[in-house]
Amino acid sequence: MRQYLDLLQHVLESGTVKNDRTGTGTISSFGHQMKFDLSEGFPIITTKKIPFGLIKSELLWFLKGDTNINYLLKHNNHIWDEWAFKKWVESDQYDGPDMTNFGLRVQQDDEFKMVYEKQMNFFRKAILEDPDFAEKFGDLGNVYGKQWREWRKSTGETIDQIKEVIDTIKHNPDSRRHIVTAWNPEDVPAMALPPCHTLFQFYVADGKLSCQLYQRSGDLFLGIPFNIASYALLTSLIANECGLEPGTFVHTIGDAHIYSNHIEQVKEQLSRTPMELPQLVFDQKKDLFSLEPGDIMLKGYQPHPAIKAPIAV
Ligand code: UFP
Repeated sequence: MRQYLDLLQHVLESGTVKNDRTGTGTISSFGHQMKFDLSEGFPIITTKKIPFGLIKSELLWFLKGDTNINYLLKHNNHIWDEWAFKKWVESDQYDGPDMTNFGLRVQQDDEFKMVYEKQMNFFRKAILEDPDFAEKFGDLGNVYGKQWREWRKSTGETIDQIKEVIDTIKHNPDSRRHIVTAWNPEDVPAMALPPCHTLFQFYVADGKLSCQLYQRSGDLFLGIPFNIASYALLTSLIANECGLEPGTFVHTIGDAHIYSNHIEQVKEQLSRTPMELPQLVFDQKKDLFSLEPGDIMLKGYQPHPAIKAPIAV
């Protein structure tokens, strides 16, 4: 995983100080690429602990075309909770305490944090226990799962990009058009978080499947380690589905940045020595769309301890 640490070091030393949407401030650099040979082990960062369980359930959720956080909550995954919660507290059915700007206030006001957590717990419980509530407020709309599996055409029909790409990889492996896009210009203006991983392409050679991702914006300390592991997993799962071996994951990043409040954590990470990479093990006989998180595991993942850092919202 030297590539990742080298990129952190490079941006830290040569990046430009740049303001950003969240108001946190970053050190940023444009246009970078890392390559991970998947036969050398599973590329998950070892210089801090990454919760692989969250990566599995989120990716399977995307692949199922599911956009309701109900599935994630059932698997104890809370990555997307705030986005759904926001919809609920801004709806006319919400009559609890004022939650305006909850993301920021939670960090600054301990009293508010307690009120917020009570509302959030109520929200999670309702999503899990009340199907009508879940249907109304658990759905995030046009997020990855939707664009991957049910891209809306102007005619009203939909395109299943994942099924189509698997089909062309199988039947026309040399094609240079194995592309899946999540960036839907029509939907972007209405999205709270326009897709960060915008487009990916597969490539078949020598019985191996490679994948390149174009990520428009990458939080190098918090987001990128998740993104690398998620796409390495995606490449391995699609390769298996197509009867191929996993090849290389190529990660191309547009705005690669370190948030100003992650500098100490980045330095801590750079002082650590990478460990051996783990191996990915999963149920290779199961159909891609019926895989569940319990069918996938990492063998031999022995990372350094986790490093806490505030997330910019
Ligand atoms: N971000 C990632 N990876 C992701 C994801 C978000 O690094 O998978 F969803 C980070 C990048 C950026 C912020 O720091 O979240 C999104 O903000 P913006 O839309 O302004 O680029």
